[in-house]
This record gives sequence, C-alpha cells and structure tokens, in this order.
Amino acid sequence: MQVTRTLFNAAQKATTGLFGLAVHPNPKSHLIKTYRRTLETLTQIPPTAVYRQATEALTQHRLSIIESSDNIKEIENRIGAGIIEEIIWQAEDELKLIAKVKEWKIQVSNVKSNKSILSVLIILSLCSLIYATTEEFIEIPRGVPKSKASLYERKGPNWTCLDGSGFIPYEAINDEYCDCADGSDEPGTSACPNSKFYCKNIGHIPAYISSSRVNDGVCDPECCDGSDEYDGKINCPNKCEEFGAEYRKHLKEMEILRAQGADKKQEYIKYGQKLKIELLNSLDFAIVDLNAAKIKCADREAELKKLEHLEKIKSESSPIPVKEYNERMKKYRVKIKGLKDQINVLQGNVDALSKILQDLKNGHNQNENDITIVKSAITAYDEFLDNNKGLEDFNVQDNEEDEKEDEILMGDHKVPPVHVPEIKKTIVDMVYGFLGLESNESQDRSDESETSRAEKDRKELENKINDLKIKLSKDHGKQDEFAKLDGECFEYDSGEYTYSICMFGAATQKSNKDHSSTHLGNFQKWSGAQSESDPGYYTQQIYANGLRCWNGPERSVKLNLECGIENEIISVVEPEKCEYHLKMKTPAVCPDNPFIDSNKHDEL
Ligand code: MAN
Repeated sequence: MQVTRTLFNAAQKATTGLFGLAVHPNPKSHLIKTYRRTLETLTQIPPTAVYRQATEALTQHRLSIIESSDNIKEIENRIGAGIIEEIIWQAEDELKLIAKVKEWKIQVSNVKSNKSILSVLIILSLCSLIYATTEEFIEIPRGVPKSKASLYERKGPNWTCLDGSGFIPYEAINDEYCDCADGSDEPGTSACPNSKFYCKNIGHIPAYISSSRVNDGVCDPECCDGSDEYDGKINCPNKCEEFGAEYRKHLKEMEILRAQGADKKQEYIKYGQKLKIELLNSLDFAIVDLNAAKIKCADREAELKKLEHLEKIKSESSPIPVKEYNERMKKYRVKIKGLKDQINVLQGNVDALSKILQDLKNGHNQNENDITIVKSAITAYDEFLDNNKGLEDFNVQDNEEDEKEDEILMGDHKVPPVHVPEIKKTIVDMVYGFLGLESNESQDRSDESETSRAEKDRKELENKINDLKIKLSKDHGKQDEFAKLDGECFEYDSGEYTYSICMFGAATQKSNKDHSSTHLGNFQKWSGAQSESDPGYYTQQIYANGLRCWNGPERSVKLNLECGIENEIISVVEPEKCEYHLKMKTPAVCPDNPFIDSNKHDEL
C-alpha cells in the first residue's frame, strides 16, 4: 500500500512547483545514499568539532525518518523543510559544504600560530555555518518561520502549545487536528482557523497567510512559492523569483525617485533656513528701528508740548480781541498795497533815470565838446526831480508807520497769539509771504506733520514686527522644509468638484457644475503623530472650521503627505460626510537619506 502511494505520488507530480528544481524520480533512495555519504565524510572532521556534531545529529535524524517510511508526504511533513526535492537539494549542499569545512579546518591549523586576522575571519565564517546548520537541526515544522524555530524545538517526545493550553506528542504538530486553543500546533495545515501559515517565498518577501487558506485549492499570490498548496490538489508554480525581480526593479525605480525627491527636499531645506535667517535679521532691524522711532516720537511730542506751552503763555499774556485783529488785518492789507504801489513808483523812477542817462550816452559826441546834449540831460533831470517831489517824505512816513503798527500788533511778542488761529494765520502768512520768509506758523505745522510722520513710522514698524513674528512662529517642519510650500496652492479635479489646498492657508471645494465654492477649513495643525519628535508627525495636516455641513459637523480636511518628486494632490475621498481626506505627494516628506529609508519599502 505504502509503495503504491509512493509510486502514485511520484507518478502524479509533474513538477516541483519550484523554479529550477526538477521532480526527482527516486527521491528516497537518493536521499539515503546522500545522507550515508555525508555521515562518512563527516568522519574526516575531528569529532570534537561543533560543526561535525551538529551536522551528524541532523543527518542521522533525517535518515531515520526517511528509512522509517515510504510515504513521501509523511517524510516531508516530519522533516518539515519543504518538499522532498528541496530536502535532497539541502542534503547535497551539506555534502559539498563538508569538503569545504574540512579544507578550512586544515588552513586554520596551518596558520594558527600567527595569522590571527585570518583566523578570526575563518572562525567567523564557521560560526555562521554552524549557526545555519544548528537552525536546521532545530527541525522547523511546515508553516513556521526560522525566527520562531526555537519555539518548536523538539525537547522530548511531547510539546507544549505556545499559549500553554495543551501538552501534545511532538508528532501531533501539523497532524491536521487542532489541539491548541491558539492554533499553534497546526502552523502548516488548515486544521486551526486561528493559525497563521508562513510562506518562505525565497527570492521575494516572506509572508503569512491565514492557515484556512492552506490547501484550499487556490494559489495565493501572497505565497508566491506555492508552499501553501502542498497536498497535490493543485499545482502552484513558484513565482517568487519572477515577482521578486519585478519587485526589486520597482524598488530600484522608487529609490531613484526617492533620491530625486531627497535632492529637492534639500533645496527646500536650504530655502526655508535662508528665509528664517532673513526673517530673523529683518526682525532685529525692525526692533532697532522701532526703538529709534519711539524715541523720535517721544522727542516730537515733547517738542510739540513745549510749543503749545509757549503759545499758551503768549496768548494768555496778550489777549487781543478778534475785532481788533480784523481791523489790523485790514490795515496791513492797505499797507501792503501801499508798499506794492511804492515799488511800482520806484521802478518807474529807475526807468526814467535810466532813460536820461541812455539819451546822454547816445547823443554825446566824444570828439567834440558837446555841451548841448549835457544841457538837455540836466533839464530832463530837473524835470524828473520836480515830478518826484515828496518821495523821501513818503518813504520816511511809511517806515515810521510800519514800526508803530508792528508795536501795536506784536507788543513784546514775535508770534501772534494762538487763540485766534485764523487771524494769526492770515496776517502772519501775508507778512511773511510778502517778505519772502517762512512763517513760524508753517514751522508749527511742519512740527506737527513730522510728529505724525514719526507716529506713522512707529505704527508701521510695529505691524512689520507682528508680521515677522507670525511668519517666524509658523511650524514649517523639523528642518523648515515646508517654508517653500507656504502659500502655494494645489488643485485636484475629482469630477464633481475641484478641491484646492493653499498650504498653511485655506482648503476649498469648488463645484465643477455651478462653480460655487465651499470653504473646507483653514490650516490648524500638524497631526501625523502625537509628538513632534516622531518622524511621522510632519506627514499629515489638518484644515478645520470649514463651512458647517447641513445637520452635520463643520467641514474639515486631512491632508496626508507622501514622498514624491513633484507637489501634487493625487486623491480625494470623503469617507465621512463633510470630512475630506486628501493625499498629496511632495519632496518635503522624502527621506533625507533615500538609501537608508528605502529599506522600509514605503511606496512613493
Ligand atoms: C456638498 C458638498 C459635499 C457634502 C455635502 C453635504 O454637496 O460639500 O461634499 O457631502 O454638501 O451636504
């Protein structure tokens, strides 16, 4: 019966399902021969060598299993190291290894005395070989990873469930009967629903699948080595090499993109740090300027107060009624008019005298004693004097009057009183304007405007300092890598709506039908993790307090950031009413060192 079964197995198996591993026509006798040769060759290594002891024990253990059964499936199950062809492959490798170990041992003894470095290297190599062999010796049941091999180590005839719920014969592991409450006794079968099956997936990435999927007649893509379908019902070819190669190619491409993303991030960091320094410098300067402006303001105010005080004193000591001022103003107007007339008369005189002299010059003959022209000049001058009689008197009288008026107007003061500002302004402007001078009044006004200018400067500087402080207080990431994005807006068209995010600003949803716009919220905080020190902290932003949803919450946005070489929103979903989840790629979250972080195999 058993022979028939063996023959049936061999006849039925058209392929091992493992790439490059052919079905062996006579696995049992081949294995027996290989193991016997292994045991024989091991005798050439000193019996004290740990390697020899471990390999001998493993080989004898496997040989005894093989010799005790003709059922290949049973042999495979009990050895628990894959299908029979894999076991043959391991046995042949072991045999080859013994020859090498023998050689190394000889080399080690030859150089023992002084080649210490070489010795260390060889010993290290041997250590790793022994470790590997020892692990195999631990006898790993199907569906258990190497990392958990020690939990299944055979320490006697019985074995304890991992949760302590049962104590079963070691052979009951993977016997298709669920003994342990945690399913730990059936890692390689579908007997326990809560158990997990480990696929080695050599050439790709190892994976766990639910053990209920073991031998269910479906080739699970997670188990690319097909090891979950071992009962022969279905042949699942080993695709791990193929998948692994594709995956590695993908990783390589991702690595290149990450490197480009990382380069851009470095630019962002430089930009952010430069900006910060500039802002800090501007803040320093603005603070210095503000202090100066404050001092200037205080000076101006003091000056103004002083002037006001002086003018108050003057006005109090010389209270001239409005009526009197009006009269005086009239008089001044008249006087000014008189002065202007006088100027005109004087100008006329100058012109007349110039003409007399010009005629004398033109009519005089230099070669003769020309008395006629001199006489007519004298006559013209006499006429001129007759016509301008009283000119001196007029001037004298005018000057005296001026002085008198000045005395009346000013008294002891140089500046007119301030309690009649209109009059004061008119008179002073007129007099000063006429004399071509700047009045004290306009000096006062320029004092006032200088004060308000200083005040304006002070306010502007205070606003500038506030703005700078707001900018500096923004959290632009651990290395200021997000400063570059501050204020930048990105859009995503989902068909019905166009979503936009202005980084650190507002999020909006615009209808593509009627172009109406809905406010989804303003930037509130970073939320990728609890603590800023967590690397994930700067991978998510919250935009909150958007327009309230009908019978619901205020709209809000979660913006998830992932590494990419461009800034772009790649998806938008609304998992809960009025809660929007946006995914965006940006160099700002790329790893600083893409070659270290790529081991995590994060998708770009
Ligand atoms: C609008 C949009 C949607 C939202 C509903 C809630 O239609 O803002 O995203 O779900 O309002 O009423």
